[in-house]
Amino acid sequence: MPWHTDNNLLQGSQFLRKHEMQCLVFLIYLSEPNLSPFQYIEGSHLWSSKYDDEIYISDRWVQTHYQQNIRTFEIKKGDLIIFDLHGIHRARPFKDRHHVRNSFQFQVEQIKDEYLGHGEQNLVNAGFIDNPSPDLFNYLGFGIQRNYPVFPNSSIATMAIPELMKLYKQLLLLTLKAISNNLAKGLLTGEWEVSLKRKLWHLKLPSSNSRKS
Ligand SMILES: O=C(O)CCC(=O)C(=O)O
Ligand SMILES: [Fe+2]
Repeated sequence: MPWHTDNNLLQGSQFLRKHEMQCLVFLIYLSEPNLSPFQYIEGSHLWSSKYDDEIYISDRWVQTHYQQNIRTFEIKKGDLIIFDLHGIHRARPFKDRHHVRNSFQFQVEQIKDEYLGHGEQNLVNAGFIDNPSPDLFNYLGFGIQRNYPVFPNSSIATMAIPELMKLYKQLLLLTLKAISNNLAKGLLTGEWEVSLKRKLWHLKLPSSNSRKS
């Protein structure tokens, strides 16, 4: 991955330009070994805006001007890095084509009215919110418009073959279930369906009663 900053403003999924809003990036590595540790140019969050016209910064330029300032973080699985997204950083490139490296990353950004829609949608599991407050809801972005697509772009087209095979196996079973459900619905009248469901329900009852007693 080339050197870059993450203060990107998008239109749809197209890069528009860099923005000046404050933001922190949280990065957690989920796998080991890590052949491509995180690298950050110390202090670059203070001057990176001079290069806002560039989406990526060349390694040759960095090695020429800032080699002394490169910090490499050889962190372990489960460790957390928090950094200013205006800082120039990268995951150090690696050659092993079979190396897999998993990480979890999110950004917490300042919002401004003039950038309405800036940000990705937040997928929140409400079960984790045990102490709701207006501040927390604001932090999680409730009621705040976000227009960006999910990042990184993920779809069936980006899946690895073993995962794709697992998905198709699941789909095959669900498809067979859907076909049999639809066939049954087509063959049975509504009244028959209700009476069949009632019979099945009564068949199940004794075992659930015996569990209760
Ligand atoms: O995974 C890393 O070490 C850095 C990733 C990164 O900078 C990014 O995804 O924007
Ligand atoms: Fe980044």
